[in-house]
Amino acid sequence: MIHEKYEELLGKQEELIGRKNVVDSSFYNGIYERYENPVLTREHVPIHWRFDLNKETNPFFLERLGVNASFNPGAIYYDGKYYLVVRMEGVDRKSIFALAKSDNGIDQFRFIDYPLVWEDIDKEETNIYDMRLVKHEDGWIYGIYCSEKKDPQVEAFDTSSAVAQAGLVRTKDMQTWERLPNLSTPSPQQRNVVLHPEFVDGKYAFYTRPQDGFISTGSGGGIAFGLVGDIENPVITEERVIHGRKYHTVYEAKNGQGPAPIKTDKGWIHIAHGVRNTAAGLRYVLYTFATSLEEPAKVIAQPGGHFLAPYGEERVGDVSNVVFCNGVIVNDRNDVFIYYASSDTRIHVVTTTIERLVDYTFETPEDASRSLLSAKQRKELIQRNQKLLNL
Ligand code: M1P
Repeated sequence: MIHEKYEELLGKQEELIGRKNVVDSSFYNGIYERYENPVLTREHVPIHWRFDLNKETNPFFLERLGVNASFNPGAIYYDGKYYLVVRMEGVDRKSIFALAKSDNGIDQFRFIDYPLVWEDIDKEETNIYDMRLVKHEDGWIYGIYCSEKKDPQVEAFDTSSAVAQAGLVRTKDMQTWERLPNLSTPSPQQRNVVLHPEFVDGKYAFYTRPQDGFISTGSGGGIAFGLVGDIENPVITEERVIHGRKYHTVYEAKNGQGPAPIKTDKGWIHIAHGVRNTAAGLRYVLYTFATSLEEPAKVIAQPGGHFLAPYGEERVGDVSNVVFCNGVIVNDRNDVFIYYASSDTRIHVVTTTIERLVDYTFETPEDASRSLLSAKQRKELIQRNQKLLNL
């Protein structure tokens, strides 16, 4: 017998899922639209994924498998629908991947089917998260994710140190997933690994992030690039940093490729995250850069500053002052949906167009690198506008 509380909770949840999302009219930068509501939260997770509905086995209707957060989704436009592979974090801290679907990409996302599972080829793998979904020209949809295990090298008392590497799965129907071996690279730690959607010199190309430590970059860091001959035995022998960390930029301490880059007439547009350290801890923002169509590893445009930063309530969550993006969708009308999570807690979307994204990435001035040069840059803008305004 189903517990009577179920219907009550279901009614409230249907109200939440059915809510229309509207553009936040209090915000304007011309670059993208922000929306009033997050697109997915832990409250969207189906009740029967969390509760035992049976009144006999759960007389007090207690949540048996609680969910802590829904964040950092991979995204893909598939069969005319907007799909997210959400990082759903249980109260046990384990992240699992859950599929959510919407007809319009901005609201009414609904979790579907079951959490994703595939062949368990690595019994040491403890946590999995942050999938990038890539439709590759070889015909497969790849999921590249962070596969994390306890560091086997450390002393027994150290129960926190971990090793992260890139896990790899692929599908053709978003239902059956084939697990491939982890990507092997020269770096002891890998997160934010992404597959380029096209072959480069006849090979699979990956964006990586070589790093010495699990959290800190050590002598490594930066968005790197490497080639793989055989995707079923994926090995990168040489990683070359193409967009490194830099003093006094938004990516001073750390950076990482977001989703796979977007192909445009002017170049590949990359959305990445940049990290700096503050007295309140690490601050994560998003930035963009472009690489050449002929040489996807060659940076040809890099607007200064952040593209998107945590605002208002987005600033607060499990890991505050963070925005992180590993999913973007370009639909058949060239509308762009950038999915990002705030503070490792909930998922939002901003919308733009390819034209605006290209204009932003190629026409925004580069970081002037010094305050006095920034002042000069701004003074020139003011003077040009004063002329127009006849001031
Ligand atoms: O907590 C912020 C982010 O930290 C990590 O990102 P990075 O590897 O660049 O430090 C990731 O664990 C990410 O999931 C998380 O959102």
